[in-house]
Amino acid sequence: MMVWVIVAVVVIAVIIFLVTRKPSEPALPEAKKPEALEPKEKPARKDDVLDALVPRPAKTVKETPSARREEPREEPRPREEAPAAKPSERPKPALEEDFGKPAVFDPATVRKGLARTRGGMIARLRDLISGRKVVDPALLSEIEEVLLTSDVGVKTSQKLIQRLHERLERNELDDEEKVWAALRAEAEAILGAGGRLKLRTKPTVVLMVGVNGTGKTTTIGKLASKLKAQGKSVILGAGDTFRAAAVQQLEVWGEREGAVIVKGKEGADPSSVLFDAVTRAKETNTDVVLCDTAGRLQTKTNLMDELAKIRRTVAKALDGAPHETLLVLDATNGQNAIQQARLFMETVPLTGIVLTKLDGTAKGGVILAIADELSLPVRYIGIGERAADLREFDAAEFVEALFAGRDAVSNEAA
Ligand SMILES: Nc1nc2c(ncn2[C@@H]2O[C@H](COP(=O)(O)OP(=O)(O)OP(=O)(O)O)[C@@H](O)[C@H]2O)c(=O)[nH]1
Ligand SMILES: [Mg+2]
Repeated sequence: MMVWVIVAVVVIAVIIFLVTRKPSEPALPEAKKPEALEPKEKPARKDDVLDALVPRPAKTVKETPSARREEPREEPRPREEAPAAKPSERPKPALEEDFGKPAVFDPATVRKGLARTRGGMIARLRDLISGRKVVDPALLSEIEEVLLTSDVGVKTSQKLIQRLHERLERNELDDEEKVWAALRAEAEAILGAGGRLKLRTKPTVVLMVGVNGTGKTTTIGKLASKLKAQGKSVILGAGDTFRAAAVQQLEVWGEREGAVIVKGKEGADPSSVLFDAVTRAKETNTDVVLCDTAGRLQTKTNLMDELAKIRRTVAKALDGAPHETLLVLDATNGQNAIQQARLFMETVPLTGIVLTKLDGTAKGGVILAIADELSLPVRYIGIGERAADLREFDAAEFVEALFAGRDAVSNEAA
């Protein structure tokens, strides 16, 4: 009997022991927790190792080897995916490269070029706004008058003044400084982002078009200068076969900048000359082809047809060319420039504007009308005859150059 009692006690004891031990077994999931923590700890350990391996220098040096360490893990995936899409995408990084030297924000230089406009439009605005105790609709009307007579154009002037009225109604124009700030802000908004040229493919082909004497050939020379300074190879296509002097002018730039010229005989078909220029660039792996064309009045249908043919022929020489077709407008032509642009746009698809001779006018406000009415980015502005006087357009820089230090404007213009 005693034996059975002892056996029963032992069995109960074993059962109790087993039952009380089981709940602690979910220690298995818990055992995984330290593993989950491990990755968090590992980088710290790697860093420790790297700290030991990498001599002393600062954090930037540490980043490179740690990045290298991670590469082998990721490499196999891209390798498997690569054959389909990636090779065709490879040229893309090169496509993002800036065309010519990247611009440095330098309103002081632009300010010199805009001295006449500052002495004209800005000085007149200053005389109106300075010392005004009350900002009212009458002042806005007077401002509009200055804008209109500075070639800002009816539509753009009205748009700008309308926005100032809205600010006035919101009581945002209660002093002189706020009027200036609003003018600057609205002008910058109208000027838009501009947009730099990019080197798209090799060769990137740029076609320069416009009426007579706007500065096409000079702009090509200035661009060649920028590109050569950037280490790019350049071919100048002498597509103005009307005048021998036009080719010579291009040759002078070519010699000065070390760019190759492709030219034809005087009177040759400009399309075939530019076809040759693009073909040569393909054969010689040249970076950029800058195509000059003869000046033409937008109203001369036969000459405009010739321009359309030039464009088609260049496209035959290289698929996708011309990558940029820039209309060169002379700022001293004022509102006429808008009309010119409209008719050129009907003939060839334009990708941007070059506005030259801003240094030669007191009515530089025309740039606002051009940016507002044409829906085309202003790519470059010309503020003088030297190569450095062609600047990548930057609305913020332009507005800063135009408005800043308005008290000194009359002296600058003298
Ligand atoms: N002040 C100033 N002069 C410029 C600017 N751009 C061009 N010019 C001058 O404008 C004149 C005409 O320039 P071109 O480059 O020959 O003009 P184009 O459009 O090629 O002329 P065509 O070939 O006859 O149609 C030249 O004397 C240039 O030096 C500029 O931004 N400022
Ligand atoms: Mg020319």
